[in-house]
Amino acid sequence: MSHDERAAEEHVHAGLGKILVIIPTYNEAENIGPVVERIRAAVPEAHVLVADDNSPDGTGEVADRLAAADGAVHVLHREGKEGLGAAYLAGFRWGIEGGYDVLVEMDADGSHQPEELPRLLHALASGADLALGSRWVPGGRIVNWPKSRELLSRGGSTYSRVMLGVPLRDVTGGYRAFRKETLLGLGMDDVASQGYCFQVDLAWRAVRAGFKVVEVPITFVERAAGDSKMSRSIVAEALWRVTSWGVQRRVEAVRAARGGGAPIAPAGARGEAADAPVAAEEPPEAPRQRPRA
Ligand SMILES: Nc1nc2c(ncn2[C@@H]2O[C@H](COP(=O)(O)OP(=O)(O)OP(=O)(O)O)[C@@H](O)[C@H]2O)c(=O)[nH]1
Ligand SMILES: [Mg+2]
Repeated sequence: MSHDERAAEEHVHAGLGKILVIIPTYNEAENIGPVVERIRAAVPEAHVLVADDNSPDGTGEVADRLAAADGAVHVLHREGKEGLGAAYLAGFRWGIEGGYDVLVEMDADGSHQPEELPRLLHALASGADLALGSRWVPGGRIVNWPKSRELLSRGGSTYSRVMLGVPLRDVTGGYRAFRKETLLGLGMDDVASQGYCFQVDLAWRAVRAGFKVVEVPITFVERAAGDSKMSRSIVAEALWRVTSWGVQRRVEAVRAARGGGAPIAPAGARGEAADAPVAAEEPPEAPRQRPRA
């Protein structure tokens, strides 16, 4: 990237206000240092919050040392393992109270490449309310992922799309940039989902609330160190929650068709890929919530 391009990009980021990258961690002691360093190099104006659930491997202490050496790095120490969703919700609240305007979700394990963060930020600067890093839009890629994980991930997104009518290709991905107003407008307070399902829940809420959700192609790289926290119970949670939301949505749609009220999700709404822009349609019953001036 030339000096001028870099300056132009930084100018775009400057227009977004204060940026906070939130990294939830559980036993990521080997990974947290390198990923924080890469974020600070890729987007120097972004601050980082490590939300650690008292990892037994000492990730919290490693993060404390990073924070002591760099004023743009912060640590939220949580009491114990409560799942990814709870850690993100605590991180979002911490960031919003701290005056950040853009809140980014990123894994600690290197799967989400910090060097691609400018592209997510660019999507926000171009008018998105939520930018989703997407493996399953044209230009998206996965590196070193076993076929079984790919099938699970693609299957999870397809199932969610069909059950919920979410117009997005990658609904379970966890590399995302939210405008603060999007988080405030999607109703964070009653989110109970924890694992994978947390990502589906937030994306669906954003679509239902009428926010502009844009998918940005990313290259997702399998973790090189540390252990995955993916488990049967995380998959089971996603399956039962998405299924019950989908059933509820259909019941309410039938009721609405009989004149008894509005469906809880827009039927046939469409999402948007950054490279093939299609605007998400507005749900007829949910006015667009854009508190932005
Ligand atoms: N604070 C906190 N972080 C968590 C928890 N569970 C997972 N994480 C973090 O969430 C991120 C994603 O978890 P991963 O284990 O990489 O899950 P995944 O990416 O679905 O699975 P892999 O592809 O196998 O790595 C990582 O940074 C984890 O350390 C948790 O209970 N609490
Ligand atoms: Mg991972």
